[in-house]
Amino acid sequence: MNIAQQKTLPSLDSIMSDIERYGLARNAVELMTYGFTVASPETLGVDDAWTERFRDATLAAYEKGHDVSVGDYRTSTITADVSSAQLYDEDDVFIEAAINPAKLALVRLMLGQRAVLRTNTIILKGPADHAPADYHFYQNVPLHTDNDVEGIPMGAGRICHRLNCMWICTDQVDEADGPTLLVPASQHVGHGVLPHDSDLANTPYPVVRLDARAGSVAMWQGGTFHSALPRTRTGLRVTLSENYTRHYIQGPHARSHYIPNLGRLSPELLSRHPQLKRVLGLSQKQSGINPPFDPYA
Ligand SMILES: O=C(O)CCC(=O)C(=O)O
Ligand SMILES: [Fe+2]
Repeated sequence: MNIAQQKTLPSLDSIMSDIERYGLARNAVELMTYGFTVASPETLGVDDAWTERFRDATLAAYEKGHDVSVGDYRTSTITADVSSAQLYDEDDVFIEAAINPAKLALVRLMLGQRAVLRTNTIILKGPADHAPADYHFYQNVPLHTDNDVEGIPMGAGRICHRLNCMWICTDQVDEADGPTLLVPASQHVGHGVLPHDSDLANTPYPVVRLDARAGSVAMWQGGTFHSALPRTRTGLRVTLSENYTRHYIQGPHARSHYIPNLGRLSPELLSRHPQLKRVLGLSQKQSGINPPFDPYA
């Protein structure tokens, strides 16, 4: 039996056909069970040239936003992050990333068809011995959950409300790269990371080191415990996170970080990339009064 073919729940049926079309079955199950997954460049349909374009554009956006020069990312020692950069009128490569269809199939599986891209965060992570000693985020990131950004209660509805999609722009294949660490199945714990469990050196939780080549997207649920190691290799780890939420989630204090100036997007740009409006939550359809809840709609 193929349930999708029965066409009783169109919201999910179309996601299921995309999961098949893009070969995402393992990613989908990992995301729902372990709470995280890595979609490879091949799965996402991006090649080395695209990844290079994306990385260069990310570095350029950081430089422009901060009016600084990063220099050669292979030798630079900058450590910094920036949220909510308005990237879409800087370079079309950011739009191509935002509307990547294989990635969106997984986003919509977890957050429903009306999932909204809320923030873009660029993280440039240089060698820890160049980062300030009290900049703990780049020495040893404590275990934490991202749900806290929106104040989403960990038990909320037992469905995923937030998804971090981190575009990996430089390889993260060993400890020296300063990779993310994740606690498998921790999104089911039902509470956040307790303070005395947050230090990697003492935590009782098992962690998995993220292993991802440049051009991959690492995804984890808002309730998945994670952390990151300090970078010990020369040069920068370059990433750009797209953070998505369900359409009805807007954390009061998080809102100020949300992608600003959406109105700045030109009609020409929006008509060139018709899918972008939906991804940014600018084309929400009005639903009837109190329709039955559908976690995939
Ligand atoms: O830098 C990392 O690997 C993790 C960053 C992080 O905690 C996040 O993006 O939510
Ligand atoms: Fe995080």
